[in-house]
Amino acid sequence: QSESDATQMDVLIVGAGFAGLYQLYRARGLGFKTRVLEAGTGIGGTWFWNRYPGARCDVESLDYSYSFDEKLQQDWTWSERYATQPEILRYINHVADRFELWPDIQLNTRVARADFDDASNRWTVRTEQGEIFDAQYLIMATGCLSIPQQPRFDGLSDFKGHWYHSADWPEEGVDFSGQRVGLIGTGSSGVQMTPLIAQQAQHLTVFQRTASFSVPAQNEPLDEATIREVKVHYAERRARAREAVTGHYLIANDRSALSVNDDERRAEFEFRWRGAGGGFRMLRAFNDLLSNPQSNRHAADFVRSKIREIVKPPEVAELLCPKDDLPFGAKRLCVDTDYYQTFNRDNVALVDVKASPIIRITPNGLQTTEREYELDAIVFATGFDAMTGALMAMDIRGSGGQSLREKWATGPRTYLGLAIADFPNMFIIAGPGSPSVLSNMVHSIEVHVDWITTLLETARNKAVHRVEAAPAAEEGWVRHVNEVADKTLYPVGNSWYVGANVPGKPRVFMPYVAGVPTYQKIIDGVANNNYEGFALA
Ligand code: NA7
Repeated sequence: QSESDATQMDVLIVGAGFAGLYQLYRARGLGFKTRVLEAGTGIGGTWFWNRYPGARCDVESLDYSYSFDEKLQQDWTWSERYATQPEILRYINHVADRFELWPDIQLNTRVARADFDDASNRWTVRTEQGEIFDAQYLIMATGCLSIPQQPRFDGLSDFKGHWYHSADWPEEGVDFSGQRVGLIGTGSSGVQMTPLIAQQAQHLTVFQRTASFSVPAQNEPLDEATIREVKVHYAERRARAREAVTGHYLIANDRSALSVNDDERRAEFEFRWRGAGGGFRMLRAFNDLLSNPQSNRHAADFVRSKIREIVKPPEVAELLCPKDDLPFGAKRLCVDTDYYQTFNRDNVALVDVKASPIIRITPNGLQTTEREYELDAIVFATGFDAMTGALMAMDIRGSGGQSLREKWATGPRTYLGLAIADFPNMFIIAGPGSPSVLSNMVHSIEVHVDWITTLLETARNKAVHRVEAAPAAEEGWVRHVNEVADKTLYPVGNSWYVGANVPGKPRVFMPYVAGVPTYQKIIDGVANNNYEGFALA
């Protein structure tokens, strides 16, 4: 295909996960000629790729679902409090069927490059498959956790067994029966996988570099009465979610952890530990857990006391206890089912690879500075190049040929987490600088898509051809995002929130921590103020 016969689109969307599909639905609803390009052989994004055993969402299913269509939320019935990956994938496919999205979704198509043309105010988008698109608007629905961090261990190619990454799991699944399995990584993915692999494998060795905080999901099947009750009041549940900091309703305690005595504090943490509501529930036990180091310490000590209660061998319990340099919640809390309990099994071992780092993979297993471990299979749950990885994987050139990779070489900069100065007519859904990963992602996605859709409609009505964030507005937003984050303990955690997990990645705190309602007020204010900070021409 040549540029002159490029496929013409009004709106081109990259990525067919929750964000891309809803954006397609909305843009098409306004009569825009729209197409979604998706690299995978199926839709679902995160929920398409992360098929590892135990993969589940850590936000409750009744909240982690679209709210835009009343009939959809009435018709669909979730089976468990926390949905498994296969169930979420079924839901996403149901949505695509129901709203007849398929004709405008193109699978097996990975975007390689996008160039903005200042004369026509349009994007030329090239795919790895050699296709060329010409679109007025380019919307990046590329996800925050979509580029797996590939294992960089010497000797991997000589390993005689099989190896897997959590985010690139074989579609047909893996049977670990009778095998000695090594698992590297103890973030959310490793924590979810550990109990299931332990049940199946002959032996599981978990290689831990940094202990995570994990709280029990208290997952259970959703009974009919609960579902009925939620469905009768679904609109109210969604309205409460919109007012909640994380975009899903939770009982938030508006007291400081330091304003109560030891017994009261423990009772509050116990209440949260036993109830549902995932990691977010624990973070809302008091109002200053993420701003006051002393309050945070109380939460951290509570979880450590639980680990010591659950895990029988004291030395294993100590190793599983997160150290003081990781504040509670400063890295995404893990939400588990029987994670700590699994270390009481005879066929499970925990190895401290901070004390004895991994040197290399050997043909028969893995070598640390201490000894060699013989393994039949290795599982990497080593995380993602988060939030910026998918955007940086493409060669995106904005106004005057400006390269996004160069612009972001020292860290991501956006206006409202939605737009980038010098990259006109391009929007990011749940990008760096928006609440995104610190919220119920589906809710944040709906907030962004609705806002972008209104902007597209306004631009069309006003015969605007070019929408562009002003550099000064971007500058101000970046400053604001940092100021808000610096008042919290979030930046202290060495996590993917700051890019600390990817060697060489610039250290910048990426999500906007002030919460979804505050954020929504700001972006609505921008829109109501004639898109303040944007140039519309
Ligand atoms: P995470 O949370 O980034 O966890 C990755 C884990 O892998 C973490 O424990 C890392 O230890 C470990 N890791 C990474 N590289 C290595 C090497 N080279 N050696 C040993 N250990 C390593 O990714 P997840 O997939 O679990 O979860 C991502 C998000 O998905 C999660 O937060 C939820 O929002 C859903 P480290 O901490 O860097 O020492």
